[in-house]
Amino acid sequence: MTNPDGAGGQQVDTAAIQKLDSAHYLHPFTDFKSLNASGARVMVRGEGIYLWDSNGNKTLDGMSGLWCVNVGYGRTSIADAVHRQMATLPFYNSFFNTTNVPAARLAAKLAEISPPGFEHVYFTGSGSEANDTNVRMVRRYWEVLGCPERQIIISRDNAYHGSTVAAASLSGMSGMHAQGGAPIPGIVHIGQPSYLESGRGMSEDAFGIEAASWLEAKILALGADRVAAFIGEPVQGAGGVIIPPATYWPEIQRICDKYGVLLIADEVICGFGRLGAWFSSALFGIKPDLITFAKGVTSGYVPMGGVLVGDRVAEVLIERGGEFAHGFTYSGHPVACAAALENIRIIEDEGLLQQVAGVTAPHLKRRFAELASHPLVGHADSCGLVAGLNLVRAKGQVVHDDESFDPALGVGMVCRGHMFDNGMIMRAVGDRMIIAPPLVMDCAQIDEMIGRIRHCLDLTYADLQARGWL
Ligand code: PXG
Repeated sequence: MTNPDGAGGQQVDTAAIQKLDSAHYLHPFTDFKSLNASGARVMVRGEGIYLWDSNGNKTLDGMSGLWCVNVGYGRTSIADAVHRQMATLPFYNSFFNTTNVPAARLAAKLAEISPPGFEHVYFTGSGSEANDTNVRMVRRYWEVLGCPERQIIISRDNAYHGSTVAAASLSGMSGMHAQGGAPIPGIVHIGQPSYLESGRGMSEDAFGIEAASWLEAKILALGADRVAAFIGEPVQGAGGVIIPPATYWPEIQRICDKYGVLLIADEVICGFGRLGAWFSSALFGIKPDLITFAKGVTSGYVPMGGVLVGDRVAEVLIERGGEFAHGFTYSGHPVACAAALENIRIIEDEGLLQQVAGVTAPHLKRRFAELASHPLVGHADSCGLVAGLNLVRAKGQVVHDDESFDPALGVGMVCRGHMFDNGMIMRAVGDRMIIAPPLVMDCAQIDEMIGRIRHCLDLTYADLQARGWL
């Protein structure tokens, strides 16, 4: 089937593209064989918060691509900035005492918008590379300080920090660790601060302190003089939008300070306005030493990531470290930096941080919480423009008494299917349904999205009844 919605307006032959795709394209985090059997959906165009596929179906993108298209689709000013930079200097490296104009400007801009005490940035091509950089950088930091035994990095179960070997090791996903030998030595994990999963019988605040104490216990078990750093996402994203209790991060900070352990905030999802601020660490009471970023820095228009390096680390590496033997061909890529500068200008000029913090996040919080009245929904919560709800078989008096579905049924995937088929992109993490919509979404569009979600929950409910699962 063809239609006129392809890039540049040309017709897209869906079957032909699917055929090429299954014959040659190995997709990320995908069961290749089953995708080949069903055929991939071919996305061809985006505008604002909407996407169109090659069959002309319009979809509300509740996931901002993959947590990244913060300024929405169709921004011709980013395309223009990229075009200008490509026509002027498409590439030059930053290795041999050279720099380029957008990289230097972007580094200065990031220093301006990052928390106090962050004057330096290390550019990479992705969030995974940025976290690999963190692993090498914190270990190097301790080597330069004469403590080479401080090598271990503590992360958390169900964290997502990327897919390169080191980043997959930092990640705490059992499915990833089951393949290919991750985690590598020197990376260990503690439990995640999931109140729903582990907080039964406790107040949220008490659970936050309890979950943070697992870090102290791990540091003491390993010996503080062997621990280089702790890494965590302020709000876990890919793990299912897990919003920690308010007491959690201040206590984590206190423990890191007590033992001199470096704190890495992975803000690949939480940064660049997603939670209503350039960076969310301060919102949670964290003063990190390093901040990982990617995704929203360019709104995904061009790949880019990096590490904001706080003064504690930067001063040691700059003044005493000599050459840091690490880097990527595309560190400080001029085209990516030009895209990031224009993306940041848009966020500033359109007041998107203020809009999220003051208007749309509070509206989403109210509207999303209403979904908990649906018979299929247990707990539903949001933070900034990320939100998640649990699909449950039956509701109890308190969230911990909600009755789950048998995970083997794959109810989340059934629900996701109804969403996809009805113009709504919502991701399933097990039986938790999550969203992270573009920051440009206004209140009327939030209402439209909630309406679509509720409709698809109704369809899922009827489907599960018909299957005899309810
Ligand atoms: N840190 C965090 C917190 C992330 O969410 C990365 C690092 C890695 O970034 P790159 O650019 O290397 O992909 C991520 C990426 C999902 C999903 O299923 C999430 C991500 C990537 C792929 C899938 O939600 N986040």
